Amino acid sequence: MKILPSIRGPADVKRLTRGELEALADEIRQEIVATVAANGGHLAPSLGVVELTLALHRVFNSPVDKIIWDVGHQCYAHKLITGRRDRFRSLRQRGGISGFPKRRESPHDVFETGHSSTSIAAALGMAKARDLAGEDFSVVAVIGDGALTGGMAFEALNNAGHLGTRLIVVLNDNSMSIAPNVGALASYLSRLRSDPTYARVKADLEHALRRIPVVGDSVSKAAERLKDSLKYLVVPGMLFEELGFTYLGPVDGHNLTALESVLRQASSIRGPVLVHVITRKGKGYAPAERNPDRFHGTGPFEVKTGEAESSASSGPSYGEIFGQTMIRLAEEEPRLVAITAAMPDGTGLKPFARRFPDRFFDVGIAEQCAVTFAAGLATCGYKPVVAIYSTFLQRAYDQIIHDICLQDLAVVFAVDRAGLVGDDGATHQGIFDISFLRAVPNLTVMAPADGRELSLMLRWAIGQPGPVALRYPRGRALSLERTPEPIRRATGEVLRQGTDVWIVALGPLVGRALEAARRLAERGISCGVFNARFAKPLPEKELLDFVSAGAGLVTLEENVASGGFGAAVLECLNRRAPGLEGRVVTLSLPDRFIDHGKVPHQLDEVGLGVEDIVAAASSVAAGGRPREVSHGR
Ligand SMILES: Cc1ncc(C[n+]2csc(CCOP(=O)(O)OP(=O)(O)O)c2C)c(N)n1
Repeated sequence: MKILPSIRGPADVKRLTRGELEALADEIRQEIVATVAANGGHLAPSLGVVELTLALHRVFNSPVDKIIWDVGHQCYAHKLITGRRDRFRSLRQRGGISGFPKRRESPHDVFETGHSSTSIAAALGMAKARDLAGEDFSVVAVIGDGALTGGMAFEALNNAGHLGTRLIVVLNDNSMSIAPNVGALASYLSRLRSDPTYARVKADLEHALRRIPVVGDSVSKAAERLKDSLKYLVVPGMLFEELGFTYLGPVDGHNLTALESVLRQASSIRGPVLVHVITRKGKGYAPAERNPDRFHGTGPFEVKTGEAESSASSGPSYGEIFGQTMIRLAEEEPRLVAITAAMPDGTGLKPFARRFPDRFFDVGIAEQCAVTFAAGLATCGYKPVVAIYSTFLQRAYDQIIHDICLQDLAVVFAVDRAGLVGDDGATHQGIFDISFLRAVPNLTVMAPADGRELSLMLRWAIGQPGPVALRYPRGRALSLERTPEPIRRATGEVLRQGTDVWIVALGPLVGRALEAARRLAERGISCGVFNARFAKPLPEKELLDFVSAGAGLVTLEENVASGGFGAAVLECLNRRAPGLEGRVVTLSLPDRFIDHGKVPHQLDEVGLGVEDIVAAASSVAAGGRPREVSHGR
């Protein structure tokens, strides 16, 4: 008899015997593997925390006690035992459950995550709210060793130690970020994990310290001082102890008895506690154990072999083209250096790292550090290219403004995963960058229409005297049938002539624009297609030429309307051709967060389908305006 189907909530997990728990852990793993094999998802992180999840839900009383999952990509076992087993196969599917914690899905998801390193600060806020309200529940942040490299995690540790309130931080240490974890902290954790003398000395020392007689006040103080200084020399987890935490561990994260015992101990301590848990990423599924980065986040695969399902589309991704172009450019330009924040593979920089190890920097999950580090390099004449996904670049906005653009430093931002990203959903959509980058003086903002243009733009960008951001999407690169014209500042590219209306597209939506223009031609409407290339500075001359020749415009972008590319075009016409901005319709993303689903469907849903473009262009061509564009019908 299977146990998982009988688990309706954490109370059912609490009733199980040790043997039943172990069987349940196996069933949970099978369910996770089967679901991720079909839908794609974050496999290895979730497999690594199955026992930890069971132990947390046995020791604590969720949702009264609060469990916060950092990043949230490891929450699959948590979802399975908190009432979402029936819907689990809909993971990351349109209308299905999210791959990350979602408050609207369950009261057990107390805080939404997706970006890393937020859990300790959020947990501290909940702990303080509890204190202020005079309540008494536990708050547990579960954070990986990768996420702990993010500055915000340290800021929160620092504050937690200072506030001294009851708070539990479970450090889920598998020595991996997506790729192997980097930095001094990673080496420190590895020493804690692997140096048996630490643990032994700690036990001996505690025994010895307990035997120091405590007689009278001054002797007691001296003993405390002695304890402190001895501890400083040899006690494991001293870094955390110095920050005001009690350090417990390291403990085997796949041993349920050990886990429950250390978590009970932690729950009885009245101040901040850090429980150091050692887990194996991908645990229980051999291909993921062998290759945890490949299975960190994966598309569909064959369960038996772990082989990726072959995708229908072929050709390189934008990331791969970026990585290969970086190698070619670095061969010509010795000052070119590349920086990633824990995404060497995702950004396509792994081959660059192998080829130019001294000119490649992985700073860990530390986007702010990545950007200001680039600023420093640029002040000394180097040419840094910082590759960060659009959604994570949000973290480094002040650094972009204050450290790069204010000083007009020649740094190139490779803004990957710009636009809709699909299955990861709302936390990961790259749909704000045009708005937030366009607002910053000195910064040039560009988007290639296809893969070849990305290479051209990158070459152009590293030759510029100031900062340039290149935004390009996730996935296979388009390959438009044309030889792209050379890049010139504030100049776009005419891909198709027209007289009635122009579709002015930024980035790969140019592909949809061309299809729409073909359909319009069949209806006798002459529609031009303009690849804008620049969101800032705009190709103003061409835009003015189009409208002054009497054509209307339809702008296309995968960015929110507010402050986006279309808004820039409207501002430009309002300034330079007042009155004509009424002949412009902007098609962009709506003012709401967009959940998980497949990108083509999402584009259709928000009114960026080819037929929507055709409809908008035909009514502009007819001299009218389309009905209010219905975002998210
Ligand atoms: C701010 C931010 N930058 C980058 C990422 C991409 N990312 C997701 S998980 C991950 C690694 C997390 O490592 P760790 O916390 O150790 O968890 P594990 O996957 O090893 O369980 C990274 C870099 C992110 N989610 N948030």
